[in-house]
Amino acid sequence: MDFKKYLLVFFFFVTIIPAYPANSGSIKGKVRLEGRKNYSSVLVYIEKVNGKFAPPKKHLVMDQKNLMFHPKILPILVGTTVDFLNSDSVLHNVFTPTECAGSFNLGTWPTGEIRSHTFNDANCFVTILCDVHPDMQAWIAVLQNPYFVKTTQKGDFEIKDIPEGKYELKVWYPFYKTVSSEIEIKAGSSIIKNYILKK
Ligand SMILES: [Cu+2]
Repeated sequence: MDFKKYLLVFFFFVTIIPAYPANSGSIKGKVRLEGRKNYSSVLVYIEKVNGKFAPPKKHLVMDQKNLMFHPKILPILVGTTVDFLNSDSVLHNVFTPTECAGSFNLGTWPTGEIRSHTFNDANCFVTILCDVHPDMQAWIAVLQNPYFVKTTQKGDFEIKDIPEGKYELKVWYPFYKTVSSEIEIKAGSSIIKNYILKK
């Protein structure tokens, strides 16, 4: 190969390929919740992707403020540690009756303190409650892979850099029926899917 051809091939790989991550594609679309006008925080995730995914070293936070959990819906990769913070001037507790999370109770603690829990079982949807305030409720979705996202207020979602293949995509929101959708991700391309969740 002469030098010019070599340069051409070189620039092809350097400039073209990085624009389309090798063997991955993306999915985007809109989710609507029947009977609602705000479509935010709907969880869109791929149920299973081959491989092992290292959880983030950085802890995620679920705060308790104004007698509510923030965020109310927290998707995490299996193995992630969540710090439960109390930002109110009253005592709060954190417990869950969810068996796949070990039905833990972290106790009750005052303003400014943190207690942590690591979630080690995937495909577990954990209901988080406070035994001081029965109206407080939140959910932690412990997922097998990092290909998940929450919708924006308008219901938009996008999951990028998914390895190509066929998957089961799930759309979840508390008290709504979960939607399962078979999707095929092709390298270098984006597919568009829209979903409506019903009660
Ligand atoms: Cu509380």
